[in-house]
Amino acid sequence: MPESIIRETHDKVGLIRINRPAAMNALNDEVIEGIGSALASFEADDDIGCIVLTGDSKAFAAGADIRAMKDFDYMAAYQGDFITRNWERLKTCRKPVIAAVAGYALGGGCELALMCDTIYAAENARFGLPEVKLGTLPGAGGTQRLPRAVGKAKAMDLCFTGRMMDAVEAERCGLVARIFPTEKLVDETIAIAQTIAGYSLPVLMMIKESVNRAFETSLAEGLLFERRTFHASFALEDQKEGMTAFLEKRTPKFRNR
Ligand code: DAK
Repeated sequence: MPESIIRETHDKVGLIRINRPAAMNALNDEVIEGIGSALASFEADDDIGCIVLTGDSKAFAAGADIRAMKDFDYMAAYQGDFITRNWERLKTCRKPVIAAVAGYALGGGCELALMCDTIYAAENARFGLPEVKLGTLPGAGGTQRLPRAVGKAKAMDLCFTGRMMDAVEAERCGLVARIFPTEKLVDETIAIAQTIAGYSLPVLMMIKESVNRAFETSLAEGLLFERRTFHASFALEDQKEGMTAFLEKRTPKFRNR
């Protein structure tokens, strides 16, 4: 694992910390590829049920590394498949991934958080897509995922002005699921992730696929996908265990089958 990524295991939770404090956790290839390797190792680990991605208390990530990008030309970006090549690893992760955001989540940092399944924010979190100030536009999904999360008006406002929004505004507009005191963010997120990881992993994967389908298809197709997936859940031992445990007034023991 590169120095810029810290990988920790907390019982059934895999924690990935971006660790480039001198550059506000700006995202270069080393960081992005480190996140990709950590994700792959947690996905391959049957003991891990949920993954948390975080930075430090000052920055989740202040964007793509401007120093590394400054001299790119079109052919370098296009032929090197900039962003698609390694950033989108998060998109293919089948286990739940939570972004725990403290401090700045700007540009590519905000886009990285948007690729996660949900976002928990610290009180000091600041979200923004300031690419317009650099003479470019959000290029890692910001113009597509932000409007889906917060609606067109707010997304246009953030992309056009490059301004930052705080955690309260981010929660109000639906970008963020919950807000925690800054010093408690990671512990609280890990605690929630432990609860999630205690459920049946195949069910979590079915939930993730079904919710994500809502952003890819019509309501009728999405409902059909959900219904078929729901039907499929009755083939799981974990469904029998969950319902039996409820009726026997005991805690279920899920075995991911
Ligand atoms: N890249 C590189 N270094 C960064 C950085 C970044 N994004 N953000 C901060 N740093 C570095 C600073 O240069 C500084 O380094 P030294 O001068 O100490 O060497 C150090 O981190 C501390 O930053 P500051 O001194 O600026 O700290 P402050 O507390 O004063 O301000 C800040 C913090 C986060 C408000 C400020 O650093 C800032 O505004 N940073 C830039 C934020 C930003 O513009 N982010 C968007 C980056 S552009 C594309 C796909 C994707 C993208 C683009 C194209 N294509 C497919 C074509 C994505 C673009 C972006 O993400």
